[in-house]
Amino acid sequence: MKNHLKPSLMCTLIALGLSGISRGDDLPPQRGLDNVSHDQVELRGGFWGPRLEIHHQTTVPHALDALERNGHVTNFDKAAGTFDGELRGHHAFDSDLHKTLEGAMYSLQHFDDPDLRKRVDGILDRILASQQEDGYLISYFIVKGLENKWSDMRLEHQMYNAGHFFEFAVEHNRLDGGTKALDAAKRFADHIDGIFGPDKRHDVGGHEEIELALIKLYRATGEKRYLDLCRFLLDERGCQHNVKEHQRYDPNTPYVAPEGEEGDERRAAMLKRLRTRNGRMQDHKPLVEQTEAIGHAVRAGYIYSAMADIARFSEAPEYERAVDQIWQDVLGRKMYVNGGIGTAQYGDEGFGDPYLLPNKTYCESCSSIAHVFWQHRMNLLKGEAKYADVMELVLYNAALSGMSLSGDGFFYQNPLQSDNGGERRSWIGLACCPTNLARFTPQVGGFVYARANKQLFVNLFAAGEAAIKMEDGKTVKITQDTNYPWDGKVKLTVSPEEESKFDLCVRIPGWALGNPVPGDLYRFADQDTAPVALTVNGKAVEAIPGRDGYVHLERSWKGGDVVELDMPMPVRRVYAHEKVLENTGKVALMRGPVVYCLEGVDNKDLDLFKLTVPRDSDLTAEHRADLLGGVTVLKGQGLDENQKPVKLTAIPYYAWANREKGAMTIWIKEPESATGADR
Ligand code: FUB
Ligand code: ZN
Repeated sequence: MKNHLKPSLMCTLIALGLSGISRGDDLPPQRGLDNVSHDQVELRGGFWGPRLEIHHQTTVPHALDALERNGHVTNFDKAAGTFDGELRGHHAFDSDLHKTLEGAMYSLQHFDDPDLRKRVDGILDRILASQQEDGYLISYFIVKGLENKWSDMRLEHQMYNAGHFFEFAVEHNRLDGGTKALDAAKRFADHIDGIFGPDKRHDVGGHEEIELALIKLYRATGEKRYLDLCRFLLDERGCQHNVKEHQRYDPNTPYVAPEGEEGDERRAAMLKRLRTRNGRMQDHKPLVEQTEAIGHAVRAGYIYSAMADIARFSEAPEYERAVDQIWQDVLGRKMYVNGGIGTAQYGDEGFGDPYLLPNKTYCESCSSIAHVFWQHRMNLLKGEAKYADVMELVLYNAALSGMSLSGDGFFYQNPLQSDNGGERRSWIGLACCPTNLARFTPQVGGFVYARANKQLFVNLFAAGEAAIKMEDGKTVKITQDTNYPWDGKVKLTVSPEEESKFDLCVRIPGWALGNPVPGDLYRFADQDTAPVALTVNGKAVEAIPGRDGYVHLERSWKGGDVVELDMPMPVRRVYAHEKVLENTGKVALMRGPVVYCLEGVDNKDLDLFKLTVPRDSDLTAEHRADLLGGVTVLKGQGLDENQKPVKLTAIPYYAWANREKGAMTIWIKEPESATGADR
């Protein structure tokens, strides 16, 4: 199949304006920055362009085929009464379909593909055929018995399914203003709003997600009740559930089983455990009192995203305070060097103890995706580049690793070390990761820019063009020419609709200033940095960022103005904080935002876990257009276990497990003499 790219963004925006079609113009936030949504940004060429094509050509149809094969669509037919076969899967099955459809909507923003559009709308019709009179829309419970709906809030993912449907519906509307899915989402959300709320039932879902989706629904519809429902669900976490009024949860109160479940001791014990400190769902105490990242890492990423959003879209300083502290905890003590989160130390797919970061770990693909969403929202809330630094780190490393280069192989877990290698699977029964990846990749354009009053922020460097609507309604076209992340040169051509004064805020990445991450969890061995060069229309400008991490270029911009950024990209050795005992005496390699690993296939006959890289061995970067879709590899000399010099090749971590199976490691030993006091 051939990809048909849509006409340029500028043409599309003008055409939509003339046609009078209304498309999801999101409500702006009360404070902080506004996002520039993916539909205003076209990534072409460079690093991301080919990935978006693979996503469109391979990932979306592959995922839809798998979902159809595995009963995710016929479950809705069953619920609508048009299918006689069995209901398949589990209670979160709907969410996998919604996520993939959401991914297809992003793709359709950029590729003209009537067949895919027809396929999505055909599935949407089958979903909607099962929607109940009262708006309820979860196939599993419609089939199993509606008398059980909303009965098990902790273990079954009803609100989670709903949230994913809302997100799909918002994007379905954004594409061309069609309201079919959005109307259904509103009916479903109104149904939920009719049951849960301050004067109604006080309860929350076990797997967070609906909270951030409600904010999207609020922004797309302008209906404040969705924002209020989000706030209610945030406020109720850590409180007594299934009650009629707001009550603080007391861990010492005996567990009261819901009607019909009395006497089920095993279940009672499990439900009680879920509310303990490491009990998965961030439900052990009110969110505004939480200061540490604990529990299931995917759920955590989603709820922290919603906390950041509620502080941006309403008056909620207590949520900002809490999420700030949690952020410090993650960045200071609980994040892997590649941006991954979640060690599953407590068997809960969750965060572990501070500094306990084993390299053979869990790091679910979904937790990296949730982590990107969270860091993106932190950047928007605080307007500081350091959050975009982390977002970029997760994006190019832990998150990208989840999917094969071919777009149809997936990891659930993403360890930093593997003795025997890993094999991505073409599908995973518990399909949260493949389907999350199917909706994540095409959202990247939406992370590149942000805007505020008379300010335009460049957060990521990615080849392509954007047509960004500023507050005054005027459009600024901005083009990026770059081969980032392989090269630190970026050319930005800025063309406002008409000459206008605004502040172009260009992020200078932490890695270019000598810091692999904000904080001291990881550091470069060598703090020396070559200066970043910046020019505007060929004239040198100081590239020293302000306290917010951006260089502010405030001037009157006119068509064709050019900003050029040149960030030297040396190979960097990275060390972990001394409390991360797992990595004592080991070094990781980075270049720009990319974290590297050694893989067996490039380092034949070497024991990756015994060889060492002396501190003074030269490491050089070499671009290999023919390898792994085009990557820059690192070459250097190491010592094998017999101290014999050997040649080493490191590849970007995200690209591992795309060739023959073999060992892999991000952290490499240093010879003992290099690991003493001089570190
Ligand atoms: O429960 C839904 C998703 O499935 C979670 O986010 C993942 O961890 C997996 O358990
Ligand atoms: Zn997952």
